[in-house]
Amino acid sequence: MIIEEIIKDTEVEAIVKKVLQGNRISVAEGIELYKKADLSVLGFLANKIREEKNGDRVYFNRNLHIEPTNQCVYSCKFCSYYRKKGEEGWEFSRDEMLKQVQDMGDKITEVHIVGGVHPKWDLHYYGELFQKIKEIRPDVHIKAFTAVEISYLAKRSKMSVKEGLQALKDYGLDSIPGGGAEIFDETIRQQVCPHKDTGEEWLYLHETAHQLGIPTNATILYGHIEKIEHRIDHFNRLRELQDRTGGFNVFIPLKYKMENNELSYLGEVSVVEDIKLYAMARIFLDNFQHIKAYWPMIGKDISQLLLSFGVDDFDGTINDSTRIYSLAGAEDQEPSMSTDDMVAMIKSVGRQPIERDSVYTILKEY
Ligand code: V47
Ligand code: SF4
Repeated sequence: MIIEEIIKDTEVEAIVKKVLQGNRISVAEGIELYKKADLSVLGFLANKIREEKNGDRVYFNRNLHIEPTNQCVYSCKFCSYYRKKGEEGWEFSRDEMLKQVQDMGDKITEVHIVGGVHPKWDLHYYGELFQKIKEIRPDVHIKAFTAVEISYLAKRSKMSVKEGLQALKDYGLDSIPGGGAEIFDETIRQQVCPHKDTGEEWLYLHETAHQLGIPTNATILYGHIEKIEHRIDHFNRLRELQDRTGGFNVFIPLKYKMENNELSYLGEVSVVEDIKLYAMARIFLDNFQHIKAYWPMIGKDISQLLLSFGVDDFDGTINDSTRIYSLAGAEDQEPSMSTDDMVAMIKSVGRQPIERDSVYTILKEY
């Protein structure tokens, strides 16, 4: 049979057959496949799964990022974004943020709000912003705050995580982005973001959100000091949580970008590493419907390539409203795409563009 001719290693061959039969692979099998299989084999498997789950479709949405401040009480070593009090940075007033939404008119369906963890602003400060956003755009979806921001806001407002999430939902929060997951393994996490909430705290907050009916996204920050074992362990903890709740919308790998941060000496991993990571995510995370390539971080060309390695989602039009990756050295210093650009980028690689809302309801097929 052709598989035996292509794959010389019998252990890898057995795992490949398991995946082809639609069976779940274990952590040990994931590590083995990741370490030993050829890029072409991983690509074949990931694309097969991608097409079974999502056909030729490539999802995108029309969104605006608001980054309220880059002041942050934490100082994650991989972060190029945070500034301490007194250093050069920004703090938008609520009126300024509201104006950013207003100026977009009906060009957007989602507002994505993520920034530094400001020492003073509390949950009600942002809650009132959400209310005002909904007053001017009742139909817009508010996707806001990484887990570490939410746990800080809840603490400042003397609430538990559950109370904080419920209060934010009551104010108008619709879903939670995937940031702050970084890498769950504590030995690695302690070296790259020692002050941040633990991986278990991140998972607990997302599980609680799912129980309250708030869908969330999930990420991994890869390409720094972590090893393949840590990546598969990360996937596995997400897969277990998704089995319990089904509350994750999408998984988004985030490649460590090296400019202007404390880990610059590590450099960046190769494109081959990127592709393998995305393909392995698609193969391992059998209970995630979508895998996203966040184009302002990974670049447009590689995003197109990744559509053949498991990816079915391109995030959004962004409207030049994020600085996280331009400060970390991403190619696109002013990320913005019109709907026409997005559609053309997808069609040019033979796939079908689909405009979605934030929870993957289809809005328009192109
Ligand atoms: O948590 C920070 C990462 C995240 C760097 O849910 C870095 O739809 C690479 O989570 N190199 C925030 N990554 C962004 C984020 C996100 C982005 C787009 C879409 C969604 C979504 C979520 O950015 C942080 C951290 O993991 N990050 N610095 C860096 N130098
Ligand atoms: Fe602050 Fe987030 Fe940067 Fe960490 S990654 S320093 S929490 S802005």
